[in-house]
Amino acid sequence: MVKRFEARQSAADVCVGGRSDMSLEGLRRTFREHVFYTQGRFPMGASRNDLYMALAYTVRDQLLHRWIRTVEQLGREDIKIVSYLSAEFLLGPHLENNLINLGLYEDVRRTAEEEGLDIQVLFDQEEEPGLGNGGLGRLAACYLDSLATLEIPAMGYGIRYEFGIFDQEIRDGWQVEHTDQWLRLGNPWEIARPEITYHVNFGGRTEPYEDEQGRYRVRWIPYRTVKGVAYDTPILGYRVNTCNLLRLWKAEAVESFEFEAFNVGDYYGAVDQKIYSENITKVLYPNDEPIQGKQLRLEQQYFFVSCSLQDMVRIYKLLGGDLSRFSSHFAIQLNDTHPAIGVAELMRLLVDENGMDWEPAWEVTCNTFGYTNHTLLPEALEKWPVDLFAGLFPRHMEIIYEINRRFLDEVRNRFPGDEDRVARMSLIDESGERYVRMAHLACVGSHAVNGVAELHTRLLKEEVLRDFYEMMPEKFNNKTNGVTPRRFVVLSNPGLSRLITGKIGETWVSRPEELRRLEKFVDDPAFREEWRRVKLENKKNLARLIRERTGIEVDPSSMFDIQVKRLHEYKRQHLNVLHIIALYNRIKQDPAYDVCPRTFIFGGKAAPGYFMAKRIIKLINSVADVVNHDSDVNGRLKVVFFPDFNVKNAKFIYPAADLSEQISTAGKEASGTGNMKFSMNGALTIGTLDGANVEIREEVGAENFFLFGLTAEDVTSLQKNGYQPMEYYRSNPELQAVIERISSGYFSNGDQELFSPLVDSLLFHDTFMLLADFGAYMDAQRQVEEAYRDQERWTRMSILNVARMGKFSSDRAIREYCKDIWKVEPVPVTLE
Ligand code: GL9
Repeated sequence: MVKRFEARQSAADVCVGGRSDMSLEGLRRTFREHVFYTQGRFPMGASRNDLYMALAYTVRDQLLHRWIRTVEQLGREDIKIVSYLSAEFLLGPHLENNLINLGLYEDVRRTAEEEGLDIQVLFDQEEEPGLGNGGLGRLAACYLDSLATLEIPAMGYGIRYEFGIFDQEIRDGWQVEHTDQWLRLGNPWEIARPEITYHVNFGGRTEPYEDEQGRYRVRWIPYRTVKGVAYDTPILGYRVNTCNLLRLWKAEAVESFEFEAFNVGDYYGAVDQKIYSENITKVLYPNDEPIQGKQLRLEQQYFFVSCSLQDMVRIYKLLGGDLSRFSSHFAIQLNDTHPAIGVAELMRLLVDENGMDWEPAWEVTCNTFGYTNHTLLPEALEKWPVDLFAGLFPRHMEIIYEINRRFLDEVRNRFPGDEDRVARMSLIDESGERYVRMAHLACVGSHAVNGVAELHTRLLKEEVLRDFYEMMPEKFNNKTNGVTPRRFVVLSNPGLSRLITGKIGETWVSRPEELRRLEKFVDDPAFREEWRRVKLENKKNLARLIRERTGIEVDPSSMFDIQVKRLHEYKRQHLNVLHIIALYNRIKQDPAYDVCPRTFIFGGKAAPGYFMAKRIIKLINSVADVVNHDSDVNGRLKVVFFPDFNVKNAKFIYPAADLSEQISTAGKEASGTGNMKFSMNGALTIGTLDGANVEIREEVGAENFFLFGLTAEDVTSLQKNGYQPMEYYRSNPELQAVIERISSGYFSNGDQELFSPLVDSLLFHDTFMLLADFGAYMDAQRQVEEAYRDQERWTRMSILNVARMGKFSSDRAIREYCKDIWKVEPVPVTLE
């Protein structure tokens, strides 16, 4: 025991400077001690998971000193803290990322090796926390990484889902969902804080009363109460001491309820209550657009927002802070509208619970919140039936009505007589069944509103939030998304990272603008050769994984053409499929057709209830079955659906891509972030002028980007003038042949029904205008092929892509948020 204590002490003692200097010997001792003392095993009897856990604890020990020092800092009253509220954090595995950020990767790899362990095998053992659906949740994770790296005092607040995003299996070409039991074998990265708990109320009614000073007040008499318990995960920055904290809330039963039930002898009632309470944080909703009308989802949102705001108020009061200055200590960012009920909750906490008057409370609230919008799809704008909302949150409903009353007064003042505008802007949609409009609540209750790419922000101002922009233009600003180069280049692509560092040094990892210095090597043949070697190596690694997961053999020297992202009609995975079938048809017509060998790789999950998305997965797999086994094709084309795309296996996918498919209908993809991950790893993009593609193309140069398709304006005007997909169909014989292949049952053993919903939707509706873009897409793909055949040219373009992607680091994005919205400064953490 004594020996163990010494080991711990020395671990902390040496944590000085940007990295730990713990000796290899010290690491080895700590590791062995965790195998024995934490996992309770002799080395011989330790399972793979025991070894992983012991290594994770060894690394966590290295974080702790920084973590505790950072948390102490967060408790200083003279600093401002960013509080990032998000229903999703898609973190991905911790171990390898922490090793990189600590600068301990090599030491730990060697330690493991000396213990006879392959560190890759231990990395493999980690279950990723899949607490998000896709881009929005992953963005939150990238932002936490950058906040810590930039030494910004920050906390992430969210939900500790017991089951994250489902695991995807492909069975007979169909998606099958399995529960994600990520906590099954324990989670060494979190520390439970059972002493940090809050009560969260639901239902019941409100009641007016007079306080001691005779002022009119309202109290909420809830129907039931649930307890939130904090679980903290350290978020270490890259080579800095800042180790921020992600605080996730788990729902539990409130003890007093159980006692009451026990007292009247209702044992089952007590247990029921417990189960009911714990349901709130049981499972992540797997939809990629808001779920309308699901009570449990609304409960989740309020649950984590209330816990988080109560936590901030408690922290602030502990510092002796005066609540009228709350916004000078916390900048709260709403990641989409999921936490927007926080606007009403903060008002309730200030006014009802802390006796503030409405006006000063409203000023504090507006100064505290910022709101990020992540989508333009009208069906994705979150709204809740008033009955449901008022039933769960009677007091918040009253507060929202009051906010709305005052707000609409202002609207009437500014635009007298314009009752249409009043109806459009109201926080309550009264055009039919009544709804609470969460985006309106978020806009009105925030001092800053931002979109996530230039085009997206412009369209927000012009369309979705136009009335709000007209009335308060000063609130609106753009913050183009970014991704962390630590996870998506250093961790995912060690080969490329080494090559780059060898040329320009390692500062690019925290200052990716410096990648520009690679430009002067584009004409160096040896460098280009090396560049190709690294890519080939990455492709071989992915090919191995594809064989393991799907049994399909792919040729690493073929072009890897990859589209990985959630399945959605607007993302148009099926447009990609139409291209594949067109190439296939050409080969069938003339087996000597000179096709550029390609491996088409798809990956992504479909929302379990999204019929069309699931049918598209089936189509991809059905086309794969035919194309991969056709002797005329003779292996020149391969199609792969990579199952269970997630952060963990993304590491093998982005670095292996030659071509990145970013082909959404213009105006539909708010930003995209996969587009950035691919390009940073040297893939060239074929894409529409949508989301951040526009800015990526601007940065890398139009000549290094394969552009095609309608613009957002074209899409709007086509729609206005009555888009007729059939016209495009009739005028393009190649398109006809492609559609005919599908509807004839060629890919479905003669079954002409299987894909008819897809085909009919394209021919008769084609909401996302695949047929309108098909011709242009085919042309762009032809240009891709031509470029790829000239490997020297392709390599040049690839190098320039990487060299010019600095803008899309999440560090840049976070710096902009800090300066323009949060008004916060770095506070370096010292370890003394
Ligand atoms: C999204 C947008 O659709 C993306 O274009 C954007 O890049 C990200 C992050 O800003 O946000 N909004 C959204 O609801 N999702 C996004 O990816 N969906 C999921 O996260 C599943």
